[in-house]
This record gives sequence, C-alpha cells and structure tokens, in this order.
Amino acid sequence: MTDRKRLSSLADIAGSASRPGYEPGRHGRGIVHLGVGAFHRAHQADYTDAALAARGGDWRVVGVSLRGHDVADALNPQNGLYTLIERDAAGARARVIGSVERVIAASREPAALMQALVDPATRIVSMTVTEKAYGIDRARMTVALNHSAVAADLAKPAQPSGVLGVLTEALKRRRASGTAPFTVLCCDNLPDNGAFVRAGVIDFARRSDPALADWIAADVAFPSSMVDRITPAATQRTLDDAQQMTGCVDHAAIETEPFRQWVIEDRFPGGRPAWETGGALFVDDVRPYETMKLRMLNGSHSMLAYAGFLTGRRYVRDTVGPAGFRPLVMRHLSTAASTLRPLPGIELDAYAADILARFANPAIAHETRQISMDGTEKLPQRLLAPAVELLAKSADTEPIAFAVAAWMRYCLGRLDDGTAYALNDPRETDIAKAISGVRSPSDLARALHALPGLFPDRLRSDPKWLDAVSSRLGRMMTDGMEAAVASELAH
Ligand code: CS2
Repeated sequence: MTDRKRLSSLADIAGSASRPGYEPGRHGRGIVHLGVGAFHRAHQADYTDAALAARGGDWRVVGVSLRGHDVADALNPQNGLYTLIERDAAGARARVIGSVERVIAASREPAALMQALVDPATRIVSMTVTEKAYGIDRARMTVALNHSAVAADLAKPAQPSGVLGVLTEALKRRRASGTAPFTVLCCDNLPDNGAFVRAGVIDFARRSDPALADWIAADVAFPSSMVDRITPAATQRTLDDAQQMTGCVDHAAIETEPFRQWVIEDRFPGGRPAWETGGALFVDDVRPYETMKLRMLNGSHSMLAYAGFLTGRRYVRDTVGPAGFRPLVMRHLSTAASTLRPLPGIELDAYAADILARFANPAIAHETRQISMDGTEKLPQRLLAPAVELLAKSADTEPIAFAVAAWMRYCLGRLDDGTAYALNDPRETDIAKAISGVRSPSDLARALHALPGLFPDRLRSDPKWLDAVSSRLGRMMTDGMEAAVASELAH
C-alpha cells in the first residue's frame, strides 16, 4: 500500500478511473470557491470539469478553506487532482477531476486569499460554507451582529476571516484599483440565496463605507442557485476504492450518488463556464426550484434524520429500506409538495419518487447524524415556512409537526437508553439554557418555540399546532422513539 505513488498528474493514473477530457494545466483560473468541502468537489467542481472538457476556457477553481487546512494538505500535493466515485446498486465508477487548481487555507495564508480574490482573472466567487457561516439575519436582511465572524470582521475589516468580511474587503480592493467586480454565486441550501448574500454584503459594507455599499448594490451580480447532490462524508473505504481505481494514493477522494442537479440564474457579467454542458439549467427565477428542493428533499431529509438517528438507524437508506419507515417519508414528501406552486416541466410525483429512490440507494452510506446537525439553521426553510403556509390554508400540518417534534426530541441530547450525544448546532447553548429544568413535553415544546428568531409567530401562537407538536413529543419521551414512529405510521 505505502509504496504506491500519490496521485499528482494524469500520467500517474493506472486503473479504471476516467481522466479529465482536457489538459488541466492549459487552463487558467477564473473562480475562487469558499468552502471546498466534499459537496463542492462532488458538485460544482464536477460541472466545471465537464465545462472545461466541452468548451475549454480559463475557469479552473482556486478553492479556499476559511477555517481548517486538511483539504489544502490533501489536494495541494496532488496538484488539485482527486477521484470522484459515483455509487449505486450497479456498482461504482470513478473519474479524476481536474478543475481545481489549488486550495488556500485562509487562516494560514490570508494574503494569498486576498491576492486570489483581487486578481482580475477571478470573475466568479462562489461558496458552499453551510447555512451557519453567513451571519445574516433573514428576518431583517441585515448582518447578525452577534455572529462571531461578523463581529470580528466589523472590528477589523482589513483582516477578515468570515464570508461577509472577506467578500466585502475583496470588493473594496477591486473597486479601489479599478478592477471590475466578480460575480458572487452562493451555492448553499438557502431560499433566495443570491438576494440573501447580497443583502448581507451590502449591509456589512454600509457600516464602514456607504459609497462601497452603493457600488456593490449597483454593480455586483448575486445570481441565486439551487444545488443538489447527496454527498456523504468520505470514509477509509472511499480512499481505498479510489486507490484501487486510479492505482494511486488519493487523500482527497470523495464519493457521491449518480444524480446531480444545478439550477442557476444566468446573471454573470464577467462571463461563466459553460456549466450547461454538464447539465446545469439556466433560468430567470430560481426561487420555485429552491423552494421545491428545500421543502421536499431537505425537509424529508431532516425528518428522517432525527427519527432515524434516535431509533438507531445509522444511514438514510435504513429509514426507507425494509426495516425503515418509508410511508412517513412519502407522507412528508406529499405534504411538502402540497405547498408548492406548479413548475413548468416538473412533475412533483416523479420528483418525489426520484427522491425516495435516491434515499434508498444501497451503495450510499449517508449518516442520519450528519444531516441532524445545525437544526436551528435548517428548520426555518425546510419545515417551518411550509407549516405556516399549511396553517394559513387550514391544511394538515401533522407530518411537519412530527418532524419538528423529532427535532425537539433530538434537542434533549440523549437516546432512549440514556446515551448522551452532542447536538452539533450553533445554538446548542441557547437550546440547553431554554430547556434546562423543563420536564413536561408541552413546556419543552413551548420553551423551544420561544427561542428568539427561530419559530414564526404564526406557529408559536397556534394552539392546534402546539398541541400537534407537544403530543408527539410526549409520545416520543414516554413510549420511546421507535414506538412513536410506529404510532405515527399507524396514524
Ligand atoms: C442534507 C443536505 O445535510 C443535510 O442537511 O439535507 O446536505 C442534502 O444531502 C443535500 O442538500 C443534497 O443536495
């Protein structure tokens, strides 16, 4: 094993893996991507690889890790090359991706980050940094002053470390040097994600430099996008399979499902790669696609993650397999679909059936624990917004009440057998404080509904909704999670 060569050039590849359809070194960079984790490598970098092969162009990606340096340490010695493995029941296929040029670990080399961002060759700055990294208050569409990165960057705007601070400082320097701005492309699972980041950046800039804020408002494009590809964390098996399929040691290999989807608003004043050659769909308004994906795929994902994790179902596939609770997932999908407006070209029943088949993929080991994290960042768009709309039309909210009760049960931090686990939520301290000493399910439900800025007033004040949630939470606490799932199935 150890005498194998580390993947670092296309000439090293000796195995079934296919190679990029172009010579990576012949293409310059055009994109800086913040948050170069598994999802980016399975999604945007893959589409960019397809675009480079089909149409060429100087669109390689400089990846950035805003916090750690593991990805930089894995990818840089490999000249950015890594193996992307697609798995399904029929087997596994591997491709070596050539679209990433290198990775900057920003905490180690902050100057290199700014240099890449102000480089006129950088025409797009995209990001997948997860919901909690932004520090934007959605209700007010302003910066969240209590967000640690926002607070630190407002205090020292010239040495930023967070997303808003980094984007604003880079745009400020480009404006000062007369360089055209880059397009900002958010690829996180957030509704109206372009407008969301735009509001955050403009508000951040306005606090120190109103003229800069006006320039950003007038001249910087923030197209929205909807992204989709189920990508579990890589494991030792991923790395072993990559080695077997490339003949090289690859510390940056990842695995994913065959399905991928990307819907993007076509507003790129500085140009863009021909992502449509990889199957991306360019539309005028991404919002209906984003709402569909957030409420159907991500909403049912969150429901099955809490119910699955708390009943000892380690992987998503176990929740929809023979020993799972597939009808609850189907019920959630159809409730979520009932909140959507028709979208030309999309059959919601077929979309739901595809989601179920993707969840059931026997070759993808996606941990329910992974999806359970950051619930306070995920619930509003996935579960609470559709619940409000259902209540407004007096429709059945019980499937969503079950999902919310399962999240609340998860917030208690102990399995039925008493085993403790970490919540992994940016508001876990607030949650612990809110429920400390609270015993009854209805008081717990009320305490969690009262967390500032999380639940919409419409839900907090609706007795029927509160009862639907707390009666389910009560069953989960008294009879155990498995019995609560069975009772919900019998409902
Ligand atoms: C998941 C998503 O972890 C989660 O919260 O729901 O990451 C999901 O796998 C992706 O959005 C699929 O595109």
